[in-house]
Amino acid sequence: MEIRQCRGIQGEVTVPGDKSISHRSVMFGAIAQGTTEVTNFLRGADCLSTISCFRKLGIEIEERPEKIVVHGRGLYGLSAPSQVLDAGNSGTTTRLISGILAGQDFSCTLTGDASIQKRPMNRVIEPLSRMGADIKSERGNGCAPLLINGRPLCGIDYVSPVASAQVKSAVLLAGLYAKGQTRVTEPALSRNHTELMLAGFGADLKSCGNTAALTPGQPLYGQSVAVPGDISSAAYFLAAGLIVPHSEVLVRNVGINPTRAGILEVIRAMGGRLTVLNERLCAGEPVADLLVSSSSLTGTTVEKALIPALIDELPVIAVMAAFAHGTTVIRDAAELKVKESDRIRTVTEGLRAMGADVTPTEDGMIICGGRPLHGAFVDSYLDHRIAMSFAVAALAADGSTRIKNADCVRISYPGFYEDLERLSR
Ligand code: SPQ
Repeated sequence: MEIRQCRGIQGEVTVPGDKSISHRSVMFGAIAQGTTEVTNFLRGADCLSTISCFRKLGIEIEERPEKIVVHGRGLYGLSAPSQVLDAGNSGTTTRLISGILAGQDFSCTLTGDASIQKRPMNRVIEPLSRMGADIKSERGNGCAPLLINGRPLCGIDYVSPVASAQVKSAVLLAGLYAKGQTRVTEPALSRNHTELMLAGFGADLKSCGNTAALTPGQPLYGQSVAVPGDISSAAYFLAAGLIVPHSEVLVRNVGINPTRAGILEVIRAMGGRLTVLNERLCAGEPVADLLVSSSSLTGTTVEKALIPALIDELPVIAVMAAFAHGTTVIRDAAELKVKESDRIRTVTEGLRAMGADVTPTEDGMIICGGRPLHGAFVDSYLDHRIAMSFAVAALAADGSTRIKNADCVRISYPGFYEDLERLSR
């Protein structure tokens, strides 16, 4: 993919449905009684992997043009798959489904692509094993393929060492099948879609601060889910609208759940011109339209409890920082190293290739902004967020940029380049 510097980004865009909520709508719909209808479902490769896994577990899922229809079979309605379950590139699929499979009365094998086979799964194997689960990493390296022998489980009080919605969700989902209450406490609150949605499907789930407690025994019932636009996908248009001169972009229907919307705080801290319009509730989640325009940005510090609320936006925040005046420090974000790529390394490599002054650290990076950036050859390392972040950087950099394996954007935003091109002047 070759992307040239542009004169401005102008117009309106409606980004696709939220990836985290789309995954969960299929998973929770599958183990609920009755039908779950999902509109604005993200038809990206990751969420299609979730659909494919649940079909192999005996769930009928219709993909109609206007919605996805999941014919749920209740908590105990899944059946043993005759094939290996393939989560593709999706960490969310792998970790959340592990929690569901741990408590079934059958065994199965769960795997994914080369990237998934390198991502750490001990973070779910360990708490699930404490609940009585029998999960083994086939190669003994703490990664997929995972051999999961479903077993009776008991609830635990789990204090997680990481703020991870995937760990929290895996344990809570296993808790649906456990004897007694399951509690998860995290060091900082990660995205809370599982808590909001499971309660909406009928589970007895209560949250207080950084702790979520699930008491089993309540059946789940199918729901209608209207998925809001994904703020992680909106982030690329917000960043482009801010760093490319002569720009004004309106991103419509974006989910702004506070556990996801940390980027809005960072934009404000950097002096970005951002207006939040038409705030409303959509299926229990706050939604708004976001208007940005070209701004003179200044460096900031991104750290502590804000990190989980913008973890997937850090690559594009680093791009914004490279175009800002002054220094931006990103810390407390060691989780970046265990995403689809090591995002501290891949962001540093790409930004340096474009002429930016970036120093990687153990848990983040330091970006001295303000140097003029130039086009370069940038490797996405098959990481959708890296490809999209450097497509944005390319619009504001001198000359032209080539992105290797750029089509990995199909993981979360299949029409990304078309939307970007439509707005580019
Ligand atoms: O699903 P996957 O591959 O882990 O996707 C990513 C992404 O960038 O799209 C992370 F690489 O998003 C995660 C996110 O980082 C999605 C997610 C969720 O839906 O629960 C939670 C976050 O991960 P974690 O490990 O912090 O729980």
